[in-house]
Amino acid sequence: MNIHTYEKTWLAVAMVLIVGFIATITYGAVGPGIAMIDDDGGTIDPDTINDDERFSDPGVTHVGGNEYEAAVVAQAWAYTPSEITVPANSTVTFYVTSRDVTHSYTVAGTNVNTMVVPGQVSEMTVEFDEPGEYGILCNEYCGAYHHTMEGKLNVVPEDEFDLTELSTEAPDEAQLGNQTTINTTVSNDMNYDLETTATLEIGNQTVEQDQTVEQDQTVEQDVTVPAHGSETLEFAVDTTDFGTGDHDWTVTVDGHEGSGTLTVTNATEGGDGDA
Ligand SMILES: [Cu+2]
Repeated sequence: MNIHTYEKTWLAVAMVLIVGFIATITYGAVGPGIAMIDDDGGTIDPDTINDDERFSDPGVTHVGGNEYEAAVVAQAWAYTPSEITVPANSTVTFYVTSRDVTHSYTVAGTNVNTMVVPGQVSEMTVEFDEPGEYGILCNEYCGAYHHTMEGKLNVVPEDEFDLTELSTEAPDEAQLGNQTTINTTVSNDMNYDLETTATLEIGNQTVEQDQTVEQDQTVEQDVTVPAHGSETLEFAVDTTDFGTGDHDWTVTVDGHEGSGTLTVTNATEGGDGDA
């Protein structure tokens, strides 16, 4: 049988194209790991997101080694949290769900691009090798302010990353001679216990651990914050030897700082006639 030269050429071109298509799809799946988001993430009742262990306190947690989880809740028209920070050289599994309508979770410049359907948890795993900043946006029209729905992903150098958070709570004012407390809560979202020292500084003197702060002093307390937990420390402050006026204080834990000012007033001040 004689096949025309043109016919042979077209057959050859078609063959090359078919093999090429199969090769790109195979490469995409095996190489960069492009995959469809399936139902691995499971389902969730959008009305009880706040009771869910993963989504009631969304954000980044350390799973182990260089693996992290990022839980994100989408709703019109914001992501919670809007900003995600992970270390370089990490593998991050995103779990995203929606509280109201269908959104998307798209990390510009990466393979992360999924629909976020209420009732469904979208799960995807990404490796971040290099530090960088990525924009996060919603690709799925979700209402009047759809265009404002955005977030940010920071991949920071490993030595700049940590999952410790510090918050302090203290009164602004105390009467001279009274005791007061400065409370510090340290939370730890890592997979291991954080053993560290908390320091309260009022002025610049240093005293032994666990003493009551009396005047211009620094006290230290050892603290162990359990993995995925938090610990509250109480620093007792006795104002007897403080002068009246403003006293700046700083609590330092593991490189994090909280600070404030304690105003010590005369016992007779502010009593409005009871002196
Ligand atoms: Cu949206």
